[in-house]
Amino acid sequence: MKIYDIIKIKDLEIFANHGVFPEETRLGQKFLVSITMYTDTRKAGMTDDLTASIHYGEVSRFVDSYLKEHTFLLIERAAEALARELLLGTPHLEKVCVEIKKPWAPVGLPMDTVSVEIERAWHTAYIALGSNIGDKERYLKEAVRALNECRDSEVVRCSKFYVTPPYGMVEQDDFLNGCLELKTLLSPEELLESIHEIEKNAGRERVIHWGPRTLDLDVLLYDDLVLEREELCIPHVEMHKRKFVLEPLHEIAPYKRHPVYGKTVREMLEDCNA
Ligand code: PH2
Ligand code: MG
Ligand code: MG
Repeated sequence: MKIYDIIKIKDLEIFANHGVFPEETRLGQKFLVSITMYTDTRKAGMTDDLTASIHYGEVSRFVDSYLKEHTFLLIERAAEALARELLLGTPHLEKVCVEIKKPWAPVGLPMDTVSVEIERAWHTAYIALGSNIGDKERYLKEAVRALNECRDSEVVRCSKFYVTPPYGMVEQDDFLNGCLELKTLLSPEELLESIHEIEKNAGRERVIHWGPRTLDLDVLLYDDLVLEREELCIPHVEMHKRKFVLEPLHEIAPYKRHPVYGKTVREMLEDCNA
């Protein structure tokens, strides 16, 4: 587990126009916004260099203008949009907690504040790529480009592409396989949805299970998450058995450890004979 230091802005007072009721968007009201930023302050702490840390003054001014320039119905939406903008636009920020309080919420009962508080962060996912129909290299390159294009994701590292014999159903053409590391703000479900969209755009048709395909994208790992759902299992249930996955993954993340089996990618590759 990573150790995070914290830089905190508490109860920044902002007059803005968020709310479900027309009076709220018309008249405006007071919001109190707290931002907890998770980062590593060690370098700034040792050198006195502000550029190695996060400038809380700049963040405060950004939060103030962002919440004044936009109008949201829900404080949930305001917090979500603000957390995303902060993570996208603030160097060294790995995780953020955003709390928005509404002391004057039109509830009509005595209360101190109502509020929402959310935590959002950058995640690291590993994705396997495969193709065995048509211009395989073009399908894989296009998938890398498409994954990188979305503002919420960035391709950090990508392996070479490997020609591999078909595993499982063998009466089909050789595959071209690769792996990439993705830095993303998307949840596992959203990531799955976005890779399905990219597969669909590559003309993927789901005809035969394990059959030939223009493009196959599989989420192998997502942080150290273990998720067992009908539509999505993470880690990918077969990854440790497949050389066509482990070989390219080893190229970019040899020491990444499988969160269930406890083995590194290098160990899994050594133990794999498929
Ligand atoms: N994908 C499969 C089944 N078999 N074999 C290779 N070599 N490469 C693949 O990507 C592959 C496979 C199902 O996803
Ligand atoms: Mg697959
Ligand atoms: Mg798949």
